[in-house]
Amino acid sequence: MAEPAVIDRTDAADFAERIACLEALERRALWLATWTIHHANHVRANRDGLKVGGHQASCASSVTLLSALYGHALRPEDRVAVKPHAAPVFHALMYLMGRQSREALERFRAMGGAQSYPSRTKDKVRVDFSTGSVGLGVGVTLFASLVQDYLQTHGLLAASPGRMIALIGDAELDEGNVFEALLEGWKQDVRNLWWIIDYNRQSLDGVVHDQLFQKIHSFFGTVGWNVVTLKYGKLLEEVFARPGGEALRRWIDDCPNDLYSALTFEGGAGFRRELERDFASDIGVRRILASHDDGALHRLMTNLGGHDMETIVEAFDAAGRSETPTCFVAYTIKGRNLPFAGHKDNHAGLMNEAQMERFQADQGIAPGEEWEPLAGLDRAMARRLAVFLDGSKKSVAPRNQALSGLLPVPAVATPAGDSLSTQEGFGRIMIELAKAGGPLAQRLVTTSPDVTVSTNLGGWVNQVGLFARAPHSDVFRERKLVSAQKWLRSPEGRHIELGIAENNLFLLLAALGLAEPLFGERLLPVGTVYDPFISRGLDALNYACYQDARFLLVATPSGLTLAPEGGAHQSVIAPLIGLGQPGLTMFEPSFVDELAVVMAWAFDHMQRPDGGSVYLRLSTRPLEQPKRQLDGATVTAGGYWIREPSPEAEIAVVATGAVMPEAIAAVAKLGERHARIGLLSVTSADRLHAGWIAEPGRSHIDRLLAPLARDAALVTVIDGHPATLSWLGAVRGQPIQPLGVASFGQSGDIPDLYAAYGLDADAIEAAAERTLARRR
Ligand SMILES: Cc1ncc(C[n+]2csc(CCOP(=O)(O)OP(=O)(O)O)c2C)c(N)n1
Ligand SMILES: [Mg+2]
Repeated sequence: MAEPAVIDRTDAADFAERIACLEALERRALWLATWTIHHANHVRANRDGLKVGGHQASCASSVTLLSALYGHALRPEDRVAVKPHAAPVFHALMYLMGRQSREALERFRAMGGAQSYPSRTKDKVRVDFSTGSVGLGVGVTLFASLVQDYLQTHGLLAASPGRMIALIGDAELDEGNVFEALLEGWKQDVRNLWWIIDYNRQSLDGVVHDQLFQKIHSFFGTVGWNVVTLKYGKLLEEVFARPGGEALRRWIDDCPNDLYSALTFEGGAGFRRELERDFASDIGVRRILASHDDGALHRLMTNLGGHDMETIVEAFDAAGRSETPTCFVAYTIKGRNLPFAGHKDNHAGLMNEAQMERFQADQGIAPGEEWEPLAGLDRAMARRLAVFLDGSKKSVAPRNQALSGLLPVPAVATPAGDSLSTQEGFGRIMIELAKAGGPLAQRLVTTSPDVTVSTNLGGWVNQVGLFARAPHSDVFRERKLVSAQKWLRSPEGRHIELGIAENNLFLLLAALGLAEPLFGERLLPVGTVYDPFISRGLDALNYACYQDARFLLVATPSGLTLAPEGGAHQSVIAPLIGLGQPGLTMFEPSFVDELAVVMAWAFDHMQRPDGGSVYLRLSTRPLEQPKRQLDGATVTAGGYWIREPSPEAEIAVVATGAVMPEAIAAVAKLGERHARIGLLSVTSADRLHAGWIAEPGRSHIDRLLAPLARDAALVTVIDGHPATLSWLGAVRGQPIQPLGVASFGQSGDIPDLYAAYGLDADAIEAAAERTLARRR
């Protein structure tokens, strides 16, 4: 294991040198971060009149913590999520460590430049976790620690375990996903986690609740975390030891957040007025006041733990000896050292030209030297810092971009059976993959938010077992109580069972799907969820895709085919999510031979550098299975003719998913009156659409529709929102009637519901006739 950078406090000179270098680093990082934002807003040409933005106050509150983290505590095997609004500090630190280019800083928030919020895919420096949507960057670190444990117990972790670290804004704790993750983490016994809260007690709109820290203590304590509070810096601690010090400490402890913020903004004179009034007869406090001029008093009263380098370094070192998850509550000041320090409106505040000039002069930076890494330091300090940075930059070495080779995808046989649902087919294919074994199957890992059995992963789990760091026996099995399900937990298990929270599912899929870039070993995650509840974790799904995590999402059951479950469980808009979500390719197969082809494609696609994640929309509706040889290439391209249209056909029914029997029946009836008719099976509206917008006129759907008459009537059918397929009318300008579900469902059986929502064979037939009539 790499030695933690724990300082030998017995060598006082060494310690003092390190603190001096870290403080110089902090000073440089604050300047560069604020200058980067200033440059983007006030120096760089602006072509569109938009405010460019950036968060100087949020940077200032986190700069001491981030400097201590990157300059001192970080080990090469650690991974970090930086709160979104501190991106400029992160970029500045990477610049100072020689990892970030000046051009990227000059183009902060411009195309090709450093991103507004750290981005794994768009930034050119190594970003371990993207952030932006607050709360998600926090949660993902917890699931990354779980993935790290999984890799370790499966013999796949080459290095010693690192810490998964999040530097987070205090308002991020308002996001429910953080608490969903905490509870799951407790169940999974996670470790090697650091959450460092930049406790500036301000959010976007204002000042946060006074007693929040108490709640933080109890929440984190409840789930077994260590909580380390960094409230006061060394200056204050030293004054607290003097006569009157205890009273002063009590005064600060009792000071409401909004008053403390306002006084911080007002400066030393404001603090003095307030303290003189409250301590008119306390000689000790008055002596303390007398021994500080206004500037010194302001420095003293704002000397919080999260800005005291020595305090932070000691806390990080102490925590570095334990693998228990640790939450640091680091008191900070939003906008510290900047003119709007403490002001409740400072979140998006920018220093104006005059303020920036003053700040630059205070920093001793000559005009023209704004981008110089070590400007404003005296020569000796600059040299010492350069040496120091050279020593600490190994912890932020660039990621090895090259992915390992593709694991070959074994043949995925079509499950046998006359009548099968796609969900059942999925479960059987997973069992076969487990039984066959091999390099790809070894890397498959599944997860589900308490719907493992009801999404048909039970058989797979019986084969591979549940993952847990410590083995647990299956009591039902030991007591010989009959159950179809083995529920044996062990470090070798390959299914990670989650509680119901869908946010956690997607954050875990994000972390599993980043196993290779984060930890050097590829995993092929498969997550199952009920289709309607994708929406519950949608932002986390988007977040996973935004980071280019690779996974297979199996959403089942779906649509009205959840019939007796009623409208609360029937998904309507999920296919539109599949169509619209970047980084995620949706398939909705009707038959299990299509599914087998699609799953093989998915396992390949998930591994390709230019690939992505895959979403399968499946159903529990059993369908009669065709006996045929399928052309796999057309299935993965998005569709094929089940009934070839004759040349110049005047009608085509286009169907996707579980509603195919209705389409087949309608085509049979229509065929009695119209000889020239086709039935198109769409396996992926998403693939067809993507191909069409990339190459209109030459795409797979263009070729598929080419045999039809120019004005042939199209009827599209989906058990989901009709807009998924309605665009097909634009491919060749054909009249179209899209059928689907655009309102809430209700309980029923499939015949009743398909009739009520206009998806049964009669409705399809009538729609075809109407559309034909319309064109005449
Ligand atoms: C999910 C989400 N909702 C809203 C926002 C808009 N927003 C950005 S920052 C912020 C407040 C952040 O406050 P805090 O986390 O305390 O950060 P700091 O004070 O350190 O800037 C909000 C509401 C967002 N980025 N993400
Ligand atoms: Mg805050």
